Amino acid sequence: MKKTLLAGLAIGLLTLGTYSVAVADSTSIFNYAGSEYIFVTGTTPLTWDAAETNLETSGYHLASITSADENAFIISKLTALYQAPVERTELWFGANIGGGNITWADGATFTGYTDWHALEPNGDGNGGGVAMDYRSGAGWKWNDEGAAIEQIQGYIGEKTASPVPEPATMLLFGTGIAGLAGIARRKRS
Ligand SMILES: [Ca+2]
Ligand SMILES: [Ca+2]
Repeated sequence: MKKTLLAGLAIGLLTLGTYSVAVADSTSIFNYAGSEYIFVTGTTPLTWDAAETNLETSGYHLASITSADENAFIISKLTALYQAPVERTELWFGANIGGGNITWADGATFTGYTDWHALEPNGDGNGGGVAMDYRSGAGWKWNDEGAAIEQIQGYIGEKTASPVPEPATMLLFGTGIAGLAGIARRKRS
């Protein structure tokens, strides 16, 4: 009886797993400046739209990169994840230039910040999705790939980080426990 229940639970979890980006591909999660970022790597080429749809099922959007600091953070994680990157390794992020201007998958406001490779954006694949593209010499920079997805090997998502309990709240909670223990001791004596 118990075994059947456990087996059912395991199958349920496995079934759920097929809908989760965390199980299908290799994922790494990092926090930075109030956001949680997920790097999904080792994927077969997929469209920018498909990457965004995958992330939405887990509460993320393709990441918005709106400052040099955020760009540097993402590059530092890519550098750690790809210690010997193959030339033209590419991962989608949230920029889309399908309409001529950059719009962000998560609705962030375009700040004017960009970090294009030389001669990009060049309208590849009729514009559209933008990827972090590794090129020896230049390193990781932006490249519009649109529908030209052959070199895409992953994608980067972002969501607002879950709130962490405030240290003050934890302290209050701890004081409460200690206080109760004190009452218990007094009652016993
Ligand atoms: Ca962002
Ligand atoms: Ca391009």
